[in-house]
Amino acid sequence: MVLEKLKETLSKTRKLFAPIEQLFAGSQTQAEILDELFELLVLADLGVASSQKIIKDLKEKSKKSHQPDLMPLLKQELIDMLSSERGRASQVFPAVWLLVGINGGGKTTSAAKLAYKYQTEGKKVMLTAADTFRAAAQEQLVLWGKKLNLPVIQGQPGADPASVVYDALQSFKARNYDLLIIDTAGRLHTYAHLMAELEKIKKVISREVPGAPQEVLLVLDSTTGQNAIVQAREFNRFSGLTGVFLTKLDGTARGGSVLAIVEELKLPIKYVGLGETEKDIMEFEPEAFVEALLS
Ligand SMILES: Nc1nc2c(ncn2[C@@H]2O[C@H](COP(=O)(O)OP(=O)(O)OP(=O)(O)O)[C@@H](O)[C@H]2O)c(=O)[nH]1
Ligand SMILES: [Mg+2]
Repeated sequence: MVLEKLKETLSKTRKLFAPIEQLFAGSQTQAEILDELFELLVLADLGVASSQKIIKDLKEKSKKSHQPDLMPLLKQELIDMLSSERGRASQVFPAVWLLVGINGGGKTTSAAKLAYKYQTEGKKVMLTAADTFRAAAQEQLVLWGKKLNLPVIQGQPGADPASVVYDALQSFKARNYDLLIIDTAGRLHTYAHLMAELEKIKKVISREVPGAPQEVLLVLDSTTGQNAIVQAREFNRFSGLTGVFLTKLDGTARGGSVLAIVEELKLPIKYVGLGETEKDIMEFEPEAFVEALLS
């Protein structure tokens, strides 16, 4: 079921992986196959470095295991790569989670998805919009709050986002909620003052709730490509990321970049976004992901 949904979501990416299956089914020698495989992996957005590593490992493993069929080896190799930075979302509650990322990556939608998921699991969830810059940004989150029937703490337009977070934390503590999800304004990782603002927000959270934030998730659009690495580095510097919420896997043909992201960012992908509704969220599972790509 999950697999069917993933396959459907990844249908465009799967088209890029289909030639790999054809290659393996052909009658070439293993050496010829491995040569061509490199090119196909790069074309499927795995990045040159990751593709080279895969080919090198496959050569060694196929020699050792005398395995003539490369497909199971390739699948295991991809799963191992994706599992190197494996990590489930924090199970600690009460918790404060912070969502950060550049403009339009999907932070607000992802905040709603997480709220829906944890609410469904019986948690009392509260949202806050630490985006006082755009009135529409707060309204968007308030609409989600109405739809999901959960409270949204708002600030005055133009107020210091850290002060809005402070107010939200007081309310969160006083009302004994389980999870506070903080949506932040989109910001370019190259704007120092905006990045410093995140640092300040994080300080307020740790001061008001010891041990928090339990998650600082970089919300990353899966169509971003190599720029994701640069973004992640900067966001990590200012807000200490705990993982990635990878959005818009549906509709992109660049699902293969997931592998490059894990390999190069050294950050676990905790959740993926598969559409625009609150239900389009999935925990990231390397096995299911690889099976959906190559079957
Ligand atoms: N197809 C698809 N669309 C998504 C997904 N996540 C978000 N979107 C869409 O992407 C657009 C931007 O999403 P937002 O949640 O507003 O992004 P944001 O990061 O909060 O944007 P700013 O606050 O402006 O920085 C919206 O049209 C969303 O519906 C996803 O997983 N799949
Ligand atoms: Mg937003």
